[in-house]
Amino acid sequence: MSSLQEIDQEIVAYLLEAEREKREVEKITTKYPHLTFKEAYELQKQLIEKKEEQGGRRIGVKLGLTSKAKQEMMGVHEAIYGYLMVDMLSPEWEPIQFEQLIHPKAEPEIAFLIDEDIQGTSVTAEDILRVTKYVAPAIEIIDSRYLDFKFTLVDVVADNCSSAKFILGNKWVSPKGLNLAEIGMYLAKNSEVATVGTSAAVLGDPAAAVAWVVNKLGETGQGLKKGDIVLSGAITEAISFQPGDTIIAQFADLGSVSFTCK
Ligand code: OOG
Ligand code: MG
Repeated sequence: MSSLQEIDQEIVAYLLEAEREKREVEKITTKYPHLTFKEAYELQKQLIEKKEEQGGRRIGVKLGLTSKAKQEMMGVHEAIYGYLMVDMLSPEWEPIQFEQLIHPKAEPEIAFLIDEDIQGTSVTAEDILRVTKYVAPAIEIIDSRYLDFKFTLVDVVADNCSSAKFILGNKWVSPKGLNLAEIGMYLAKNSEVATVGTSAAVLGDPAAAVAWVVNKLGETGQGLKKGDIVLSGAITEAISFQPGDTIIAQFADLGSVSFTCK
């Protein structure tokens, strides 16, 4: 019988290898069906620590499953979170290399740039707006390491919530004076609109989603730090893309962000 610690190390190595080799793998709950949600976050923590040992650096946090529709689809009542690492940030002018990914999808989000350390368990959306220097349009590129992008909540949390890349728009604006809960947007692929949505889809207000993650982190004595970037969660469903495709997310009030896939 392997010890829990050995199982954890095996799972973390399995997921990191899938990412490195750009190969989709069977989800971990097939082999370990009794893993809990709490253990999944422990696995995620170990996976991030491994990335840090290998030279990676955390630059922020991302939320997932922030829409009621997506939560219902997964049969859960809570959002999830993962970490953004410095090598996930892709400049807008640099093409996304398809062969560095497995089966990527793009989704539109609003990014927050945090200007002051914040930690607690009763943090509100107002508190988040107070410590947010800028918001910006963002596209997250998710790339689950699991076969056919299919997984349970435990699987996806352990896999750092499918994180792979993200792109930030070059126009940063103060959230003061904006109604962040009502920003309309569309995502287009090769000039054809693919999805449309409003920021209200993100837990009613993306700032409330960021407050949720701060409170969640607060339960284990963690928080956000000055300079952190937060991706507040997808506003619409994610769309697939192929080499040659150009994707643009166009937001009211915030401007746009785009990338081309090579
Ligand atoms: C999980 C990650 C979802 C979001 O913004 O909802 C996510 C997935 O759907 O693969 O990043
Ligand atoms: Mg996302």
